[in-house]
Amino acid sequence: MARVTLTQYLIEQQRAGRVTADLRLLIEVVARAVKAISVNVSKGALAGVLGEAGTDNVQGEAQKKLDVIANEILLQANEWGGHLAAMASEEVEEVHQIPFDYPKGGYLLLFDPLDGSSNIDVNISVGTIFSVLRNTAAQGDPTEASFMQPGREQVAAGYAVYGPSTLFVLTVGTGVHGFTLDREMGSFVYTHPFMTIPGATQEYAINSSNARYWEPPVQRYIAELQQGVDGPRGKNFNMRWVASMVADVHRVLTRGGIFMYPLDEKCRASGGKLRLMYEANPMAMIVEQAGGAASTGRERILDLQPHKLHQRVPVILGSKEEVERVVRYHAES
Ligand code: AHM
Ligand code: MG
Repeated sequence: MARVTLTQYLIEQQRAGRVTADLRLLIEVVARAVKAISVNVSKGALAGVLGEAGTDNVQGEAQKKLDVIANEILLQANEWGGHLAAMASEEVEEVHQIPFDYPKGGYLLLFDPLDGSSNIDVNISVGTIFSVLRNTAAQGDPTEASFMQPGREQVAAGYAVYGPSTLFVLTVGTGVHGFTLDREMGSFVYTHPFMTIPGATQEYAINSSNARYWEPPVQRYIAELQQGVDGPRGKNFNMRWVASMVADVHRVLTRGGIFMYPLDEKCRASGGKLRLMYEANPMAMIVEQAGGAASTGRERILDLQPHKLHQRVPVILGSKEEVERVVRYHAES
């Protein structure tokens, strides 16, 4: 049987009127950048790309060499195609404008170039996350305000996971679809049509070293899971924590479960740990498109009105019944 590539999938989506020509180009360019990042990630020490870059990003976090490389690859790949009005990145403080010598398009692209970068040096999966919005600026260069749209306005979202294989997972609002990189051919092959999150689950992901900082509803939920067959849930749960959101969410998407980086006393002042615009929103769109749910514990993530490009939020996402239970515990507390 002929293999369907990402290119063919996107052309068919365009013919069916589900994506515009510019959005198709945008996604293809992001996927091409992902291939380049994948090459760098997989070469590791051979290419001298491991370790610290010796700089801090806007959030005061030490940048890894690969953070910087992945960011440069995505910015450069997306500058000249004419499909974008501007970009925003975890690694760049201000809105990144399209250089004046290139034409501008109608979309805004946001990304976390290399998510889970604490895992790079230990050879554990990392990823790229991206979100696409329409440019709302009537004229002139887009500003930070142009990006301040709730996640439900995203026209596309996706991630790449650089694991034993490189996967590109995408939604344009018509389900979630996964593509595996064929390294010899250099193309993404359509391997995971209509990914859905299984309803029943026995797996959870949370950094439990923060347990003493959690709020009562999170303490209650996790305690019940840990009581297993002897507790109110009447079944045993298993725990996994990769510390790469992309890898943890990909597991949830593949075999169900719940992923949480909730509000706690440690991160209360900054609003949460994960970033709304290029981590929580795209993952929330993907999870909802796969039949799951995504909440802060108090509100649906996709309904949050952003007020800052690098805003942080609590994230609770995955199998719908579990997320709804955590939301109920918050309401009851
Ligand atoms: P990063 O974008 O700087 O890599 O940070 C985000 C990462 C997520 O991928 C992951 O879920 C979380 O931070 C892990 O945090 P912790 O080290 O507190 O477990
Ligand atoms: Mg990240």
